[in-house]
Parts: sequence; C-alpha cells; structure tokens
Amino acid sequence: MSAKTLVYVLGDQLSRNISSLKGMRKDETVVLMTEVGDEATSVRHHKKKIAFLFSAMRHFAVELERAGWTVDYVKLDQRGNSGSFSGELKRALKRHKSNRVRVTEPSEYRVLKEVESWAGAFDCDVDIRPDDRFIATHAEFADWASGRKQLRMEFFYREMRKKTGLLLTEAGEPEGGKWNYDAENRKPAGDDLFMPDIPRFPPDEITQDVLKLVGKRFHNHFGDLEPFWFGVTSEHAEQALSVFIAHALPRFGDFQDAMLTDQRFLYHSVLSLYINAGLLDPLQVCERVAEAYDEGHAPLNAAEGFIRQIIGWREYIRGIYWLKMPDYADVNFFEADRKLPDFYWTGETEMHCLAQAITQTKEEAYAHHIQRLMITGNFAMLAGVKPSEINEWYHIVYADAFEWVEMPNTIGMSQFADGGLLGSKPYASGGNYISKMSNYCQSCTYDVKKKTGEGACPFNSLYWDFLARNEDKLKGNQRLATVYSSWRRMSGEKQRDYRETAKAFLDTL
Ligand code: FAD
Ligand code: DLZ
Ligand code: SF4
Repeated sequence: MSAKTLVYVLGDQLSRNISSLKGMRKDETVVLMTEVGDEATSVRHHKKKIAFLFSAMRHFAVELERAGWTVDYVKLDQRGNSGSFSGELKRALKRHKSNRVRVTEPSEYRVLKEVESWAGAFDCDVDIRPDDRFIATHAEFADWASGRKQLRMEFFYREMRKKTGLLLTEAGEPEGGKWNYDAENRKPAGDDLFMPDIPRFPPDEITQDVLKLVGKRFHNHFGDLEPFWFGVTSEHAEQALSVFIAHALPRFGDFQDAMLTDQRFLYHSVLSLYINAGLLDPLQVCERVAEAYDEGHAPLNAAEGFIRQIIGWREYIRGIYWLKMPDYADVNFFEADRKLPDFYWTGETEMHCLAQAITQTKEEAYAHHIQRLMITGNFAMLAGVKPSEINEWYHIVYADAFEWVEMPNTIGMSQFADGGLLGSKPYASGGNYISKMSNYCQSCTYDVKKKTGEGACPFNSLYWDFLARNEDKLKGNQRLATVYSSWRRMSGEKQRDYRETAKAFLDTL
C-alpha cells in the first residue's frame, strides 16, 4: 500500500468542509494538526486567544476522528515538538513515510511563503488548495480592482450581493430599493436599553487542560486568561449565532455605532472569532440573517447592516490584503513615528473612553468595531503613533485577530496609513462624536465641552492638531474641505491654543 497523504489543517481552518479535505479518501489520508510555539509568539497573542485556538483545534481533531479520519495531533508540550509548522511537517513526513502534503492556502502572507518553501525544502509534493470559505476569489477581487482609480467597499459589496443573491428581490433589485441602510444605523444608545447578554460556555476538560498549559507557557503575554467563556466547537458557535439572531439582531442596525460604559457587547454578535477560525461559515451566517428578515423577525436596516459587514467589509478587507501584501505592512502616509503609549497595555488613563475600551480588551480579548475604530484607533492616529506599532497591538489583543483581516482594518481603515487606498477619508474625530455616540464622557475626568487648556478633552485639541500637522497631505481631499475651511476661519489665537494644548498633552505621553 502506498504512503498516505498528509492534510495539514492550520489553526484557522477548523471547518468540516475545508478545501484540503474535499475529495480525499479517509483510508489514504492522515490529518496533521500542530500546536506550535512560533505561531503563539510571532506576535505575543492575548492568552485568551491562544487558549481559544488550542482548545478549538483539540475539539476539532476529536470531531474529525469521530467522523472516521486518522488525525495526528501534536500538542504544544509533546516531546520533540519543534515549535514551527515547517519543523512539524518535516517530522510528520518522516513519521508517516510520506512525500505528499495537501493544505488549504494559509490566510496569512508569512505562512503562505513558508508553505511555498516546503516542496524544495523537503522534496515533497505540496498541493495548495484555494480557501473557498470566502465569497470572492483572489482573481475576482483583482479583476474588480484593476483599472479603477479608487477602490471603494460600497461598489464591491454590490457585486457580492449580486453574486450571493442575499437581500435581492426576484427582479434582482436590492430589497427595499436601496443597497445600503447605514444612515439608519447611527442611533446613540440610552442607559435604559435592555441589553441581551451573550452566551458563555463553561470550560470542559479539554479546555481546562489548555488553560493550564497557556497559563504556564504564556503567563507573560497580554490579557486575562480567566474567566474563559468562549465557545470552542462549531456547535457552540451555532448556539451563539442562534442567540444573536433571536435577541440582538433586531436592534443590531440601530445601535451598531453606540457605546456605553460597562456594556461590552451591546447588540453586536461576537461571532468574528468563530467565523475567522472556521467554526462558522460566513455565507451560512448571512443566509440565517436574511431568513430572519424574510420571516419579519429583523428589520431591513439590521439585516442589511449585518450582511454588509460580512460580504462587504470582510471580503473587501481580505481582497486588499492579498492585492497589496507584502508592501502594505510598511505604509506610513503621515510618516507617524510615536511609540504606542504604555496605557494601551494597562488601561490606566484618565481618558474614560480609552480606559473602557482597553480594560475590556484586556479582560475579554474583544471590543466592538466602533471602540476599535473611533476610540483606540482614532486616538493613535490623532496622536501620531507609528502604524506598525498600533498594528502589532491590534494583532496581539483580539481573539479574532489574524493578519489578513487585522492589518487592512488597522493600517487602512483606522490609521489611513495607506493614504486613501481602502477608505476615502481618515476616521478622525474630536470628543464631540464620542460624546454623541456614548455615555463615556459623563464619567470622565476631562470635560468634553472644553476645547483647550487644563481639563479639556484631549481628543478636541488632538483632532485639530492632527489636521493642521497633516494639512499638506490632506488639503486636497474633497471630503475634508469643510473642516479645513473651518480651521482656516479660526483666529490665529484659537489655532495656537489648540496646538499648544495638544503639544502639552502629547508631551505627557
Ligand atoms: P459585529 O459587529 O457583530 O459584525 C458582524 C461580523 O461582521 C463580524 O463578526 C465580522 O465577521 C464582520 N465584520 C464587521 N466589520 C468588519 C470589518 N471591518 N472587517 C472584517 N470583518 C468585519 N475584525 C476581525 O475579524 N479581526 C480583526 O483582527 C479585526 N481588527 C480590527 C482592527 C481595527 C482597528 C478595526 C477598526 C476593526 C477591526 N476588525 C477586525 C473589524 C471589526 O471591528 C470586528 O470584526 C468586529 O468588531 C468583531 O465583533 P463582532 O463579531 O461582534 O462584530
Ligand atoms: C494564531 C495561531 C496560534 C496562536 N497558534 C497556532 C498553532 O499552534 N497552530 C496552528 O496551526 N495555528 C495557530 N495559529 C493560527 C495560525 O497562525 C494561522 O493558521 C495562520 O496565521 C494562517 O496563515
Ligand atoms: Fe473620551 Fe474626551 Fe469623553 Fe473623556 S471627555 S470620555 S477623553 S471623549
């Protein structure tokens, strides 16, 4: 009998229908899964994220074995574990006397390059399969992008709606007559709203073993390991999806941009970690949401808003990553060079909005989109933090962070470090926006209404200082014409006050 093919399943490929397994015979295949130190420390991931992935990997291996596959699973503390994907492949090829590997294309550029080196390094056949869990292929995105002066998510999203048929009428028109209901998704939340709670899954024996391992090996990584409540199987993830659809989806749209003190999840789904690891299929998630709309359970602004995040933003972000890597990692449009302030690691700051977003990030490995974009991201851009520093922070701190999705969101969307490739203008705001969309300012030491001087909300002066500092680079941007004309109408004295207040604050960082 000839040697078996190794199917290498990576930690974010935990899907039963993963392309590397399609068409394979169980009696001719060994599924290889490995916990390797290099992946946990390529950036020093949040403890909860490592625990989530290791536990989900171990549960997935059991599920595959139950379905009749032979699985060779290498634990992190197993004797002889070399600590890298390549090292573990080399050992497994020898162990199974095999010279054939099949793998679904890695989601990350660095790992793809590693996989591409295997055929030469180990004298074996390497079959890299496309990842068909995404809606657009690399070629489709590149075709769509080629020849366009500007890339904009909205136009790509419409193509994805047409391709999937989601929320389209029988005539092929967008449900309700409009493609996008974003304008209806900006209600600030009142303190008195009833907030659904998200499901929490008590750690079983497998997870408890992983928690011990992670507590020991990665004790000096960022973040709290416990309480650990993430789901770790596709069954858990399905439950989380059902609870979201039943209780939170109907108001997801209205309060998508809202923030409230001590309300960490609001009406968000907290599904990104499951989708990114492969425990939920993104298209099926969207189909369930579209069904909820068809059945009259969720309004159109909620269903469309949610579906747009997945088949619009998530796909668009991935397209940009593969179109622009590896150069994308080094872009720095504003030539920003500030070190990341220490409080990003502790949450210890008088700025209540930042303290809230960072503390919950430390405890949950989660913050919702507006906290990432308009609090931690906005602050870093206004303060002139170096894009690579803030990029690494986002990669470390969130359970859903994989470079392909984290990097364009950070470097492109939140820092505008690509100079407008991904989005049309910087997401910069002063304290006004935060005060309108949250109740954070009510509990802050700073006064959001005060613009300059002692006690003034730092976002106010940083906002104008950022615009003034980068005027040469931004003045041609039509979407900023009004703010720049306000700046120019300000008296010289007022402009000076803003800039001096900003400087005094930045000097304290
Ligand atoms: P919901 O608000 O419930 O949204 C539903 C789903 O839509 C999410 O689960 C996610 O799959 C998808 N989605 C929403 N927005 C985006 C987006 N901009 N890009 C891609 N998918 C999106 N998302 C990640 O998955 N991993 C990251 O590492 C990541 N880093 C980010 C860094 C920054 C600076 C910013 C501004 C955003 C980042 N995002 C990232 C996007 C977004 O913030 C998260 O997907 C979202 O907060 C996850 O929470 P949720 O599941 O409750 O999302
Ligand atoms: C993020 C991560 C971590 C922390 N550990 C592992 C691991 O030990 N084994 C594994 O297969 N995958 C891990 N991952 C996810 C990989 O980094 C992810 O599969 C790649 O980024 C894909 O390119
Ligand atoms: Fe944040 Fe300023 Fe509001 Fe304080 S006053 S919470 S620093 S926006």
